[in-house]
Amino acid sequence: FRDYSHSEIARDAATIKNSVVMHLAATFLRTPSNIDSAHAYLASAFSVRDRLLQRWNLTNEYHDKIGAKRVYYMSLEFLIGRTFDNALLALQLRDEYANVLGDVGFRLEDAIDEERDAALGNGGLGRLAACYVDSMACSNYPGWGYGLRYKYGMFQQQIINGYQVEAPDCWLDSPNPWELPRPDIAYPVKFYGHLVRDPEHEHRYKWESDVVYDAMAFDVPVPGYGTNNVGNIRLWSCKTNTLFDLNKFNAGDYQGATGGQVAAQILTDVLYPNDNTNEGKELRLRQEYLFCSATMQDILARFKKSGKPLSELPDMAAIQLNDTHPTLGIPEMMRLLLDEEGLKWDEAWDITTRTFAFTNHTVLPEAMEKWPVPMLDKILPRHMGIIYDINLYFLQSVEKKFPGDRELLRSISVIEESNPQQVRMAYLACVGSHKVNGVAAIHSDIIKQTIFKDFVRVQGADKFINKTNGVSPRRWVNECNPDMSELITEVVGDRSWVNDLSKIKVLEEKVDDKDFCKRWWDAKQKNKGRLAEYILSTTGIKVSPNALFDVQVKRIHEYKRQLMNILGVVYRYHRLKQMTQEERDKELHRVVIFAGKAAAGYWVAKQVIKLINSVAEVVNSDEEIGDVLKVVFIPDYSVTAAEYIIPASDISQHISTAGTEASGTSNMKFVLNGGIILGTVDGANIEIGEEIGEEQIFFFGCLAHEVEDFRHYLRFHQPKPDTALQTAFDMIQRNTFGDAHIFQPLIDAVMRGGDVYLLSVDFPSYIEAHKAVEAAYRQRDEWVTKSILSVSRMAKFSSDRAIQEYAEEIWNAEPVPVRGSI
Ligand code: 26Q
Repeated sequence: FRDYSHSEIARDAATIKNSVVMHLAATFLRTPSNIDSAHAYLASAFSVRDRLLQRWNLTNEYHDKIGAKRVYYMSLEFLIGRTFDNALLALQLRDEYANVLGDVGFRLEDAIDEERDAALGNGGLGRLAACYVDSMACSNYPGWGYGLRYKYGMFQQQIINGYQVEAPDCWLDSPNPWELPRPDIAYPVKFYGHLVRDPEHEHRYKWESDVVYDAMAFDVPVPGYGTNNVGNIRLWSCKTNTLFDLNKFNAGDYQGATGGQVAAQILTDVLYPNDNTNEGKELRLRQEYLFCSATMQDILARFKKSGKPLSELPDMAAIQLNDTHPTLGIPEMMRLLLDEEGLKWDEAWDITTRTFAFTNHTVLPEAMEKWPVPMLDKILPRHMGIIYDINLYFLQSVEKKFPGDRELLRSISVIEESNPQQVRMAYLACVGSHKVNGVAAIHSDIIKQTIFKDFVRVQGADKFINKTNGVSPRRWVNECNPDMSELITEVVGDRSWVNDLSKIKVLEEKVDDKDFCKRWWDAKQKNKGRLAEYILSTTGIKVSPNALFDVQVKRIHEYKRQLMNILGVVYRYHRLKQMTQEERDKELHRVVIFAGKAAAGYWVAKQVIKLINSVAEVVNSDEEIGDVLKVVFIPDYSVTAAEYIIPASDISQHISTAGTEASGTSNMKFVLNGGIILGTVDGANIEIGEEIGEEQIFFFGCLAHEVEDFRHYLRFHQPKPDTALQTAFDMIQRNTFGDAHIFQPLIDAVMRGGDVYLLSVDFPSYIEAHKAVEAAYRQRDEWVTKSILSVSRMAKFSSDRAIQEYAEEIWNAEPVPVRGSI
């Protein structure tokens, strides 16, 4: 019997102060007279962690006791960012800790700034996973994330001479209060070796392998805002289980004795820095398998503690695959059920497919994961066999339904008949799941018409559904935008909107309230001031908060078209240079802000960064131009940088070629923070427009269904750049921004490379859209109305709504608030 009705955590000032001082002394060997702000942060963070872990224990004990169905979100990436401020807000202890820190002579803000981001992800997909575990915790779903504990997260980006230079992200060099090592929770993971068939059972094998690694768990608590529930992300770290080679040691080979350990670490050493491109490296495959095997063993071990038969696994656990990266979980589950548990194939397959569901995040062909059969066969011989059998039975079922359709069998097969053969991971994930979803309405439609077209025919349209992405209002409004959040709280009457975003609807009533509108504007201006300081400290560039802040921050990728943005800036610069000083003085002042990382091996993307910086250098030092136009590239974009940048935007650009951006999630964040979108008719932009009204969004460019024809035309014809685009090219080619030949490949991609991303097609309407933005921004009252109306209509884009849909339509899971006594 235990009472779960209250949270049990101590909140009074004296107890909190005691715990901070205790950690200073006992964890960090410091006295109150000998603290720096790093230790002020660490001691308070450890004190907060104690409180979180207390609730973590209660939450998990409670879920066990009542036998709740668990949800497991499997993702190779969790882009968490900082945790301290998030936890303080969730526990409603921010003021208390601010006071305690004040007592020992520190500002909470400075302590918060000591924390390093947990950057265990590239971009959208990884941040989505972090928002989803946040929502699961806040909405009381018994959900866990599973991931890898990379020793080096997303690389740090330096800009040297205008070029991106990568430096390692040694985020674990200082103590990490937000993880709990679990040496008692570790699983062996095998690689290579050979198979011994069980003569008694058709589908049972013994896998004999001499390369065995250990995956050890680290638990990262996920604070639920305003609830007793604390969620969890379980991250695996890799080591060998033959820790020490005693033979080598005794022979005097001290280095060799620990050699295994060094080799083993590599598996969880580093995050692959590719976003939307497939790096088919053997190391990545081993990384993915280590992750999948440890996770499946852990899920089964926890399930077996319930004492229920394995046939009930789908009633007790739902597993969501975040893209294809964790797809090996499917054959690994099959292996465990067949070889370890002794189940028959049909039983095992039924359990597996009813447990797994799969989210697709991309339609770019270069991002599709495929593994060569010989590589899989060498590293994971048992899994290769299982995949062949999965495919065999699947194709037999197809043949039964569509007899004699050889072309269909070839195109739908999990094995691509190339040389060498390849395993199509998206097909494997689809065959092994009961539901497949895209991440925005347009994207979910596109995948039904393209990569999963045949599957819709064979398996029925009901299997393919849409779950439009969402973002956490905790981090992306309440935490990052305190002034606007105060205004919302004032109008709603309390802070309940943070967990129920539908409440912000009432903001709409304020659009005619002059005083409120002024305060809304002022809040934005204050955020812009804060960003101006951040820009000054990170780049040395002075910008005025009175200018229009025009922002494009996201991974650098050709399909996202940062090149179109900077060419637009070049054209604007040209026009300004043509004007008289008097004409220029009448122009709207603008700061164009870029940030984002390019994958280390993505040469074109890196050249785009160089072009942006070269343009910035010339424009910013042009005295004639002054404050009329500034161009900034903020280095090392991160979750924390986003928390400064997003609340300070007037307009943000989401300008992917139609049909290429699956959803986008920063578009949601910008609008939720009172910014206006300049965007293409793509991804979630479309649904944002539907929700907030088309008057509140600046759309331009061709539509997804027109793209194919344009591309086809441009394969055989030179593009015809309009005068604006031609002017921008000319200016670059006249060496205005330094040696033109380094930028020629970027121009060639448009003019000679088929203009795959349709810059020449969309450029004229892009320039027009900018003019419309400018005219609208000059009408300040109407602009503020747009901003307030937009925010008030954004409830749909809370990740809480997304998670509720997943729970109801895919996972069949229910919220389980920790309360009462059992
Ligand atoms: C694959 C194989 C080997 C190495 C790396 C990868 C890899 C890693 C990351 C492939 C893709 C990614 C990331 C993809 C991604 O972030 N996609 C974005 O997902 C968001 C959340 O759904 C969407 O909003 C974006 O539109 C989509 O681009």
